[in-house]
Amino acid sequence: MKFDVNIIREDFPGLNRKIGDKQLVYLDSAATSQTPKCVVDSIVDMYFNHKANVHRGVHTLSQEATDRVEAAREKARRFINAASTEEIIFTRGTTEAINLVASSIGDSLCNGDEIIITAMEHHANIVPWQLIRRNKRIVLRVVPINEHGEVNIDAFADLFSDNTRFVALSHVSNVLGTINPIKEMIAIAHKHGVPVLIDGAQAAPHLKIDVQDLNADFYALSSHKMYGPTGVGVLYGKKALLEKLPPYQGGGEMIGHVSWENTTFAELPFKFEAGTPDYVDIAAFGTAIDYVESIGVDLIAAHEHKLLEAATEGLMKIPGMRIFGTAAEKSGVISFLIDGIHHYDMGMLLDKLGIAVRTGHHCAQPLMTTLGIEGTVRASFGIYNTPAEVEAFIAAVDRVAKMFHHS
Ligand code: 7TS
Repeated sequence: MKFDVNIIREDFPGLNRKIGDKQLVYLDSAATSQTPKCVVDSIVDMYFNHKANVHRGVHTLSQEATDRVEAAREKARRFINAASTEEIIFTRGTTEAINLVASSIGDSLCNGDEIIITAMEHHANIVPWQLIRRNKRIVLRVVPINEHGEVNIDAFADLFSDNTRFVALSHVSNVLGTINPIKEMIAIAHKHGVPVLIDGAQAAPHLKIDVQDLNADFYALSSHKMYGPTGVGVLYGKKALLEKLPPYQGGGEMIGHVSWENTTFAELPFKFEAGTPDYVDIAAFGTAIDYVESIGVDLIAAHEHKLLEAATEGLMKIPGMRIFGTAAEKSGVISFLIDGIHHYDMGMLLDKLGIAVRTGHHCAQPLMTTLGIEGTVRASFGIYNTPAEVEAFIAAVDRVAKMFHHS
């Protein structure tokens, strides 16, 4: 199929709105993407026609709802090429997926055990590991990055010791856009017999993911960043590892049999899905996966890469511009500051011009400390952004810069 951004934009009615009298230019897809009509239609269809609790009713509505949830599980499996749907656990998002693993793995850790993460992690892949420290004196080892925002592979390899128990890495940085060489990093960890979790929140909407080819042990992603609804995410885990992990939460759905004395747990994946899942949104997430696949992840990546190149080239021409993250392998995220202009002021003034960007520390405060800054302005691209929007963005940044530098 040919990639036609104008046809794609028709699927996203939200893009037509105005901010004041300005046309919205949405450049915050790394925070959350806009939603195509087919996904919203799927939500409406579930609420009006198939609203029943899943996995527990013999009646038709319940079976229809269950079928849609399980169909979404199969679509998610295919999307990341997992070996089996038993390895696909629905969560509330990437954050919950990582918390699930950290909390379950945490049970088996001992004082002095070490976990390796990178300097560019989102708080969602830092704090859950730190929480283990409530009960155990575990040590976090941090892989340093170079001036382009790339991990230092040799330093990563050197961090392993006899005490290393786990590695947790972002696939793509939400601040720098760096695409990490995770296949290589996973292979290094496996040489030491250490399992690896990949935080794929920023990768899943933009890159083709094959968890078997990567040999990832765990992979986490969020629906709301991939044109799907909020409140849904996926934790992929290798079956053999998931079988060994204790449950994360207790409740309905996740049990085999319950008595006062003892409880046995359900088979995978249900052992990790306590309570009524967000079945409406899970079903609609299946529709979002269909949508992304109907366009093609490779075409989406190529489109976003062109936008990234144009934006980088345009921004670099503005005096005082500093771009954070210039990795050779980069996804459609561009973080910057202009000398003398606070990121918050830039964000506010861009909003007045209709341009939605994110400002601040982007939930990566340790990275900000490493970079010696408090925050950045971040533009991020999605399937629906156009070269004309990139031009409007650059012109607006230039206009704001001139306002400051002439005053
Ligand atoms: N990991 C990364 C790399 C992320 O970018 C985010 C969200 C998360 C984890 C958490 O995902 P959630 O869906 O569970 O919230 N990142 C951002 C962002 O960059 N701006 O807003 C949210």
